[in-house]
Amino acid sequence: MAKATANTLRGRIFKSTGSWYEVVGEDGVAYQARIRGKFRLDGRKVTNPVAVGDWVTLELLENEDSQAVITAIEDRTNYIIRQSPKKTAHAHILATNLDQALLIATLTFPRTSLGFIDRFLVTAEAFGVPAAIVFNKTDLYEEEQLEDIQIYRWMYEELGYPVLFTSALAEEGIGALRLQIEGKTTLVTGHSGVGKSTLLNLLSPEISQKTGEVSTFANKGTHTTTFAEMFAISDTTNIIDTPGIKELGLVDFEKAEIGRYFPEFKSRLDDCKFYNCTHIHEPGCAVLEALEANEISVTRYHSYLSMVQGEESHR
Ligand SMILES: Nc1nc2c(ncn2[C@@H]2O[C@H](COP(=O)(O)OP(=O)(O)OP(=O)(O)O)[C@@H](O)[C@H]2O)c(=O)[nH]1
Ligand SMILES: [Mg+2]
Ligand SMILES: [Zn+2]
Repeated sequence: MAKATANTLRGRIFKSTGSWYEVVGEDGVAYQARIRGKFRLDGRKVTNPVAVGDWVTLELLENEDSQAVITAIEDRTNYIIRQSPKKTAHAHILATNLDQALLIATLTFPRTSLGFIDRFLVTAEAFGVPAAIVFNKTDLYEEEQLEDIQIYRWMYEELGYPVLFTSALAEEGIGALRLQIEGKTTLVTGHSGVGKSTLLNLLSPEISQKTGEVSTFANKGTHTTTFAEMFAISDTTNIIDTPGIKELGLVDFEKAEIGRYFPEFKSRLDDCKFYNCTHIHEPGCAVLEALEANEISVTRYHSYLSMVQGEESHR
């Protein structure tokens, strides 16, 4: 066994495959690392103590090429967790230290619903991660769908969420996408088959992520990417590709909190007559008044209702 030396280095987790982590040190070298010691997340049980995006301290192993031990994790600016698919009592840290979360959406092949988009936005708000939306596959859209995405852009940008249009196939909108991710660590998410990996490959041909054919079954696509993995587009620009996930999903979702994650509600909450207003039926509700005055969009309000009432997301 190689003995650890006092030779330490700062690094960032790019990939995790079970008990091994791929860590890129500040020296630019990719290390294979294991964890020493116990790490917890605010006392919560997690399946993975260290996640993609984490800044860590590495202790380099003598006599071992590019092997190291993770001895400390730096405080995270934020993180996104999911319910563990295997252990239900555990949470799974998807990624940490994010500057942005980007939802890749498509109106067709497969269809991303507004309800799904709103759940993504609420999740990003809850974790304190700025969010943006990219409508991809515009080459496939009918005239009416092209009009729809203009309306969505207007609606979401008014709320503070940037909206981009891309066609990975026609290589359109890629320059704007490049600007949107420049200098940031961005988590990319969206249904399987929307073109996440294809867009990534365009942004950095070296990434060469596997892409898949969208399965015709229900137009939902097949899962091609299975692990969250970070890719360096440049020294300061990183992209985290995630498996085509059904839903980002909140752990320990507090229904009473949901209104606070809708920016257009948040600014009005103080004006509701009751401090514990659910914005569903109460008299003197500022949210309902704004809805009636067409200051809040009906689709956003419906998304709110379906989240509060715990319905399955409409896809
Ligand atoms: N027409 C069209 N097809 C596209 C576009 N972008 C991607 N595709 C195709 O859509 C399919 C799925 O793309 P992927 O990049 O594998 O999708 P993904 O989001 O990474 O999927 P998962 O890894 O399963 O989550 C592939 O056949 C791509 O060639 C686009 O802008 N237009
Ligand atoms: Mg993929
Ligand atoms: Zn209210």
